[in-house]
Amino acid sequence: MFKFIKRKITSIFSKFSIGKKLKNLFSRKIDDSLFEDLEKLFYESDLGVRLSVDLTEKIKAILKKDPDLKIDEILNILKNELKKEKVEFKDVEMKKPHVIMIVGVNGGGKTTSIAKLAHYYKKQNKKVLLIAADTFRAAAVDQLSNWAKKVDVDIIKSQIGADPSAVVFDGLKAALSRDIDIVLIDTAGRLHTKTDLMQELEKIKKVSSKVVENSPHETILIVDATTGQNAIDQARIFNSYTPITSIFLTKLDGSAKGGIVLSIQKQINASVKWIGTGEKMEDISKFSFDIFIDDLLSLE
Ligand SMILES: Nc1nc2c(ncn2[C@@H]2O[C@H](COP(=O)(O)OP(=O)(O)O)[C@@H](O)[C@H]2O)c(=O)[nH]1
Ligand SMILES: [Mg+2]
Repeated sequence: MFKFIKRKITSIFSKFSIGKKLKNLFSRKIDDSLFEDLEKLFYESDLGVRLSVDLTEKIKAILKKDPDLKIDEILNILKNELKKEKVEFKDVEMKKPHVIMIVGVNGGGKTTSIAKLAHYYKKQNKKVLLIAADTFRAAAVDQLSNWAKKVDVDIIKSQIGADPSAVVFDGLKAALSRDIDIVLIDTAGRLHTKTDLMQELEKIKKVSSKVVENSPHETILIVDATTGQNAIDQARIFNSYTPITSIFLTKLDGSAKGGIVLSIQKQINASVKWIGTGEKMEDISKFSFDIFIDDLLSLE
């Protein structure tokens, strides 16, 4: 029974496995070219330069001492090394209303992920409210409204071009009067290079904390897993403007590399909490770092 459940959860990660490639590599003669290829394999899996170099050096040193090491043992060493890269969850105490602000670049999956989170919390019998603070594009508000209908949760919106922080003000007032448990704030896909737009996030936060003390309680960064190292730069810039509590990694279903998880967590010292694996509201899972690493280095 347990095995079945674990298999179901892990299936999305198994495609990222580099176990077989590592096995092939270590069936070769152990020389400098093998270690070059090893480093390249790590790097191409989006593990980042530092980790790729460190892991290669580690394996090189270990094989020097014990050239007969079996592939299983090598993989276990790598697993232990990678598990040291874990970034612990930031403690988030659930409040009422619990306010979650969603940020990230356009097209990353903010609005879709909000629908997924709303669906997830609704299934837990929480009363959910969405706030459409992405007021720049008509399509953005419509998209969120459609999701609100589909998921069957309340939404507070305003006309296009309205001040996003004013919508947040109205939304949070409504949350207080309607006995809402979870508030999800959709924001515009701020170009992380545009300082003025980033300052708007700051304004939203200020207004939020005025209506609901210490809110937003969570700021979740949406990261498109298919964008590779680019996503790392985005994360760093977002985090410098508005501290990120956790990461929602989207489009893992369309991504070929898993290593981004490690580099992005380290970059902003926040952990991946959620993953998106499709376009439907059910395509959401909680992320487990340990299972992810086991799968990354699995031989299956
Ligand atoms: N395959 C897949 N597509 C996704 C996922 N999350 C979002 N999308 C798609 O990505 C596109 C942009 O999503 P959207 O929520 O509008 O992004 P936003 O601009 O950040 O709000 C849409 O076509 C979504 O259906 C996911 O986990 N997997
Ligand atoms: Mg959107």
